[in-house]
Amino acid sequence: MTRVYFLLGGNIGNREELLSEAIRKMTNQLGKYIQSSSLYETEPWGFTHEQNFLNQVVIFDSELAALDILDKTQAIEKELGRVRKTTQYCERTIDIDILFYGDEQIENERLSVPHPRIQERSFALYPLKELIPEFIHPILKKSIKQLRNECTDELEINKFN
Ligand code: PH2
Ligand code: MG
Ligand code: MG
Repeated sequence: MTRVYFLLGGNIGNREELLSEAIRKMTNQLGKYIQSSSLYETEPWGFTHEQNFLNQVVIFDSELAALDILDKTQAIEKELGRVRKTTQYCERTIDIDILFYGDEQIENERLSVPHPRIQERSFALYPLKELIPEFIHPILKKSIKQLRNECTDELEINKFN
């Protein structure tokens, strides 16, 4: 059993409904739902778009291998209308990223875990800090709280609702 931390995010379509539908599908397929953060409305990071994102961190306990989780979350993204374009960052209905898979390090063609850009992104660090402020990043060896304090990303973030 591994505790797996996900970041969900989307900026087109009915953002709230897409997030809750993703969590419903993940609960059916991945294992035991543990907890989710508040919703955060966040400015697009790395590109410009008129519609802000909703982001949320969700935690599951799973018996699945990381690559099996990736297969399932990519299938869920597709079911929820995700269309992948060639450009790196663009608008999307739903993105489901594995932030941490326990404290394991995974590096292969399809997957880098911990997610390599957590520490650069307030939209990931704020909801993580809400749930697991003392969790130690297994590579950087710093707590989430510390990473958030050191992060220079100043794009706007507001709790939603
Ligand atoms: N995801 C990205 C790129 N930019 N910006 C925000 N605010 N939220 C995201 O989830 C996000 C992003 C790449 O996956
Ligand atoms: Mg992403
Ligand atoms: Mg992704």
